[in-house]
Amino acid sequence: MKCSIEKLRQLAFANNIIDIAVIKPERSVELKKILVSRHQNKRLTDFEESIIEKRINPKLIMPEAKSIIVGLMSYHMDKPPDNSKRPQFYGTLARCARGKDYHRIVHIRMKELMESLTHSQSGAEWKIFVDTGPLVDRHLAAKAGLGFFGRNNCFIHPQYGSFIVIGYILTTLEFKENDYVSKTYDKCSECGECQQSCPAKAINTPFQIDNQVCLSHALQQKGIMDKETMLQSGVMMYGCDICQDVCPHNYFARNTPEPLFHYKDEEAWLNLPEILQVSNREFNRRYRSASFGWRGRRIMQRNALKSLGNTGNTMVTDHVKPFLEDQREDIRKAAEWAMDRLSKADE
Ligand code: B12
Ligand code: SF4
Ligand code: SF4
Repeated sequence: MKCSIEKLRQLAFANNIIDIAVIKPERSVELKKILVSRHQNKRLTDFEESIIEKRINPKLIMPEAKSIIVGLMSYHMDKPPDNSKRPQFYGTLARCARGKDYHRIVHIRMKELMESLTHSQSGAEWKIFVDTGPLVDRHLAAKAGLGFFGRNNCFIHPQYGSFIVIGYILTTLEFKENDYVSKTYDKCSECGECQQSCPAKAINTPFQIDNQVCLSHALQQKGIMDKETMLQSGVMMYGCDICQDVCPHNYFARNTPEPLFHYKDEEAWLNLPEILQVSNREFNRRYRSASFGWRGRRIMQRNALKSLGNTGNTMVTDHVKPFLEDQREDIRKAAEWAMDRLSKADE
């Protein structure tokens, strides 16, 4: 028995998935050129599959797949916390890193959706992916006709904007022939605001960011952070939203219908001295369920040190000083930079 797209959509909305569509599990040959140039220009990140064929061929993940269901969930809330109320010595988290881990939320909702959909279909198989799968999520969403690309590289939904996450499900379920979508790319209104506001000047080529200088990348990447990035990223602890905050497609974006995405104001900020003091065990206990938890204590401590330097407040020097003797070079360098910056703040 073939599934119906109407039923899928109905179940998706019931599970707070804001939009959904289904595509065939075909090879995305059109992506090959972009991915090859990414390799050639050394723009491959540690967070993505390096074998190009695995990124474009869904059958390598699930040979028996008949469909890919692509769904979007929004984490947009009308009133983000007022940063002027951020307590002293707290760093900031990007919206997608606040509150509960979005990977888990999307997984929960997609699993519920699939359980309801396959209720009467014995033997149906499926695999859910959010962010960490080999395929290119934004590309799948575009192919499924769910929105368009922004100059800032983000995928934008016409009503919900770009503060959305993308999940997909490879499944043996089949839909009626007319239910499958395959759309070509549409584009943003190209106002250029994102390009102008990016502190790292990472949007040089429209629709493709230079991820090697993007602050979001630098904050997640292991190792020594370069001085310019430490300065540009201010008190950011994880993720950067600047090129999305300025985007007109987000001005009137609808709010998320998903209560699990609601977070308390204090979950938008991290106490910097506390991050420096927690043990590894305590870090895992406290932050395991947050979407930045997987990057671990060391990266977050490095980010906390440079953030303290950027507070410009010499009261924090006692928190930074002990790390000047740290065995780990990335941590020591961040502490040295912070102390240097704080000494200039005093002048
Ligand atoms: C690696 C990675 C990163 C890296 C590099 C991102 C990059 N743009 O290169 C870093 C760490 C910098 C990063 C940052 C962020 N990320 Co990220 N990231 C990924 C990951 C794991 C892989 C991305 C990838 O494959 N890139 C390869 C290139 C080829 O694909 P792409 O970046 O998706 O680009 C597409 C378009 O730009 C377009 N395109 C490219 N060239 C051209 C040219 C033209 C002319 C046109 C029209 C289109 C076009 O085609 C590409 C494929 O369709 C995906 C999850 C996944 N598995 O896909 C999440 C993902 C892209 N990230 C996501 C998020 C939320 C973020 C951040 C917003 C987090 C934050 N607040 O800091 C930022 C956004 C930064 C930005 N402006 O792009 C979401 C994006 C949701 C959305 N609305 O777009 C994803 C899809 C995860 C998810 N499942 O929801 N990310
Ligand atoms: S800020 Fe302007 S140019 Fe950038 S993605 Fe949004 S609409 Fe497009
Ligand atoms: S996420 Fe931040 S650093 Fe990266 S492109 Fe957007 S504004 Fe620039």
